[in-house]
Amino acid sequence: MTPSFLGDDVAVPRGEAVVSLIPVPYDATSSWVKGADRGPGALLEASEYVELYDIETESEPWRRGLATLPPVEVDGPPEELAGAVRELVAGELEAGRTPVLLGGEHSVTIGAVEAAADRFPDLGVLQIDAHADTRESYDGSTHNHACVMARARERCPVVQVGIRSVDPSEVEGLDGERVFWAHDIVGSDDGWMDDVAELLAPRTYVTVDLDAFDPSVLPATGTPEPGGLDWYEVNGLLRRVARSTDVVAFDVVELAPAPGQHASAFTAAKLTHRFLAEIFAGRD
Ligand SMILES: [Mn+2]
Repeated sequence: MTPSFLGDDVAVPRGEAVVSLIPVPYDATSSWVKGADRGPGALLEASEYVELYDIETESEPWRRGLATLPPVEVDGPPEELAGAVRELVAGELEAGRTPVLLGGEHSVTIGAVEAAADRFPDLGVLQIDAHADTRESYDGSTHNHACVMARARERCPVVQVGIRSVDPSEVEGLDGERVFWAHDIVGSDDGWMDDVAELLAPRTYVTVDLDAFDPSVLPATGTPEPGGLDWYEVNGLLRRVARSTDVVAFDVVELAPAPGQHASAFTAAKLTHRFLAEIFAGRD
């Protein structure tokens, strides 16, 4: 039985929820360290220990109505996963809920972005990630985790933040005006966050690949990269995003739980809670 986000005591039935948390324990295309399929379970388990009061927004997000849905179980290729996720997310958006996908590897994003772009013509995607993920195809699939943003930018404008790892084949296709390189922003003043906010579309799908964080903050991820963002940088960005655009859905992906690394699962759970708090505050 999958635990509910923040614990069963504060969960509401799906029909009463404004947010649906969707565990997607999928890990078929990871390049290096496997284990992202155990990410959603570890995040949900850790979330039971996140305090229900959010200090920065002076609010309790659970009071808005949070439901945790049964996991999306797909054993097939990422194309099959995208179809299953697209259908589920489309239904949640139709019902007026904000879907929050808990990965799983990054390919879980593809179907969710498709569903959101189908519904909202004024959608854009904000990616917070170490990797550009704009390969046209990788390892024989156009739906591999390394191709997520190539698929997203076919549907809508994208903004990429925290990037510090690209394949030579990706360089030419990146839009320098819309990529915020880690080496330019990490440790600098917060002006770049306003620049990101200005580029966002009226509605936004946010994909948070946890490897955007520096590995000193969150080491338990499949493909860690040095030189990443810290806790307050990511939180500051999410706050501005929630204040400047309508976040219609988001995901938190690439948690690969490792022995002794429960701080990573907790950080992922707390980030999910914090972003929900900022989104609700932005809607008030
Ligand atoms: Mn990544």
